[in-house]
Amino acid sequence: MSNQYIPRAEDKFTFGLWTVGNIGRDPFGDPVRGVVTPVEIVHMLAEVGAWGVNFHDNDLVPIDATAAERDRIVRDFRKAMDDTGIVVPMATTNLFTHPVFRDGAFTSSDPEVRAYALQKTMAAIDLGVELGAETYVFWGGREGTETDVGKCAVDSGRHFRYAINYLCDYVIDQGYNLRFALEPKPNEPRGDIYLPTVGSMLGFIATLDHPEMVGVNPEMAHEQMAGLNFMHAIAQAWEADKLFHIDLNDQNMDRYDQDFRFGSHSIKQAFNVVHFLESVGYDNPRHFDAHAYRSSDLDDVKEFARGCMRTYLILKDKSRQFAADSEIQALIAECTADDGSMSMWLEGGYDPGRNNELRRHLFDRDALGARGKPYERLDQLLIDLLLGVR
Ligand code: GLT
Ligand code: MN
Ligand code: MN
Repeated sequence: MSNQYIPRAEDKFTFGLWTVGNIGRDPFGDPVRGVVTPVEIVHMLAEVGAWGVNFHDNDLVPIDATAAERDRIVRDFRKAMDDTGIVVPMATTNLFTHPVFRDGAFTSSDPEVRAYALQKTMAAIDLGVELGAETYVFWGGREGTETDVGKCAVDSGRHFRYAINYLCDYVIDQGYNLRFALEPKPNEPRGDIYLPTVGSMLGFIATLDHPEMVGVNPEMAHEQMAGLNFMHAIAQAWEADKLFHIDLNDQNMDRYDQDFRFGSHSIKQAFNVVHFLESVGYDNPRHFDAHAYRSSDLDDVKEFARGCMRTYLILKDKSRQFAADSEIQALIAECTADDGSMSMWLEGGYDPGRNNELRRHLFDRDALGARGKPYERLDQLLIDLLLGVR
């Protein structure tokens, strides 16, 4: 029975080097775990059954590495990939650790920093593509402010757009097969980060020179930090054909950036997310951008990684059960029943003649208002199902 929860390649489960490699440093305490090398992480991911690994340029190649060191590191990493079958579907740039990015990267108030951020990102894109990445994530963790007295938010938006346009042109010029996925976050490490939600990113993407190359990488915890409904966010992105990648994790709303194991806190929301992804046929990577509790040792880090994937697969199974449950489906059908009597107005758009009829039609407002929806019953059936008594 529990065999069905074993991850397979087609699940496209991935982890970043920075996730299982997280050493447990926080603003109040020193690291609690030793450094695990990228090669060791690849082997660890293979051991727990993941499909892929993602990295920031400097997770793999230290920022001060020489060209020869870079080539040796890449060679060793590729060997680990070949030995294990682990692939690299996504890569990204660290534009937040070094002090040079203290006031942002693409939106820094210092033009020299903005130019350096472009240079660093192009080198990181080359590295990602060299190792097979087809998706390139932009998480603008430092692209924001603590106070807005020092720079203009409109200028920052223009700077960010300029950078993404520039880098799209670089990718086209190189002939790379690479799409960009922008990852919003409302705050942390900056007091406020520009383009804080999936909705704002989608609005921004429409203003780019090559909007077709750019989608989003929504992170569950980031929308939750903003008090938003993550499933609604990914549904909007999906409908716009922009759900290029996804960061799955968990979070107690209104707290710091917790990056908890997927499904460890908000089970119903996690179900909604899995049910949505599986129902629409999402087929891009499923990246767990989370890390183990600071109290974990390395063995427990492996349990953390296994747990993310196992919970996803359990919820995928629950999603199948939900779809096959005749009582649940009958209630949903009842809630969404449509006898077609309104389709002359609700399909086919505006037509002056039909519109005249709509303007004259008598609606029995009170009778309509008296129609209830059995959402309590339906929701309890979901709870029964999730708690395993159904
Ligand atoms: C960082 C952040 C994540 C981003 C990563 C990609 S790094 O850990 O909290 O949400 O996805 O830059
Ligand atoms: Mn996060
Ligand atoms: Mn993330």
